[in-house]
Amino acid sequence: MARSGNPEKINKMKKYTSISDITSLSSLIDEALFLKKNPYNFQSLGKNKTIVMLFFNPSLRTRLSTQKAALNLGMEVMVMNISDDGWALEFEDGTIMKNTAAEHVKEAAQVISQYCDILAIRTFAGLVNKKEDYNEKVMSAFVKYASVPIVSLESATEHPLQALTDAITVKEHQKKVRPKVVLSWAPHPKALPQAVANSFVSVMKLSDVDLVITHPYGYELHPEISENVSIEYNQEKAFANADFIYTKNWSAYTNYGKVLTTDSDWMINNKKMLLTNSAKFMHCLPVRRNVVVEDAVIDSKNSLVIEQSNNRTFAAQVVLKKILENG
Ligand code: SN0
Repeated sequence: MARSGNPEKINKMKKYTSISDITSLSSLIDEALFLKKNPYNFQSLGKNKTIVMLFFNPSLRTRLSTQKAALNLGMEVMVMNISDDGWALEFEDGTIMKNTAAEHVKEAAQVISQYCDILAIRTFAGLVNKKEDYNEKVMSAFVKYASVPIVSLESATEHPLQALTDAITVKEHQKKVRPKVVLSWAPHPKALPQAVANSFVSVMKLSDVDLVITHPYGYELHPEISENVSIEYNQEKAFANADFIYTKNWSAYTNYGKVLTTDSDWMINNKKMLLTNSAKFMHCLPVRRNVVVEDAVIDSKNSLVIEQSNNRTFAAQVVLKKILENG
């Protein structure tokens, strides 16, 4: 929740695993934009500080931009693809560990905490067990057992660094006080998590924007997330006068993890973009060209996708800076 208070306390961060860890979005964005202009101003802040980044899943932008952010702050970086290179982890309490898992997260999280000052983790939704995903089985175990601050590099239900990036990018490119921002579902051959959409909606709810979500029936997000947000099931109606089209595929929340349709009618194309107020096109990437979005749109001058990727560094940098300052 955006709230005012003692400026010293604003955005001092103990962890960043959720949009709800932000105390003042506007001051965080302002500081990220300051870092974008002055990336090396705080090189001594990270001296002799180490970040460990654990990847349970693939990554391109998140891995490199977070590493760049840490280097800009003078930190040391250690990266581990834990699914490939680590022991299989157990997350249940009290299990008799005679199956695949060789190590309990209880030890793993405490052990890794001995080697770093910040622990960043990527762990995607399994999309099989809604309760397990929405309880954030993996991320919450690390938050519970680690003794250092945790940063999410995308968890089962949130991608808060991406969402902060998106709020920064909207702020930089908005031409009016309360722009119309449309989150549009688009087709995809695979079942994808709701994390990016969840965090985007959460961060836009903290921003002064007119937010509309458009998706086919059955793709409603978690009701707490979409609470008080207008949903327009007609994509073309939703696009009318939009200033930003933010596109993302997600699998169903209600019929959990299911792909209900791959209807190419929902792909973002130039014809639909013409219904907008010359809207900027946004996507977190990676994106399936000519499935999610037509070449002509992603290659147009209104596409912000590369600028979004650039801003990933400064979203990560402001978060790492706030955590280092808190420590
Ligand atoms: C992930 C997701 O959460 O949707 C990461 C986005 C930042 N995306 C994918 O897994 C795409 C995979 C694919 O095959 O297109």
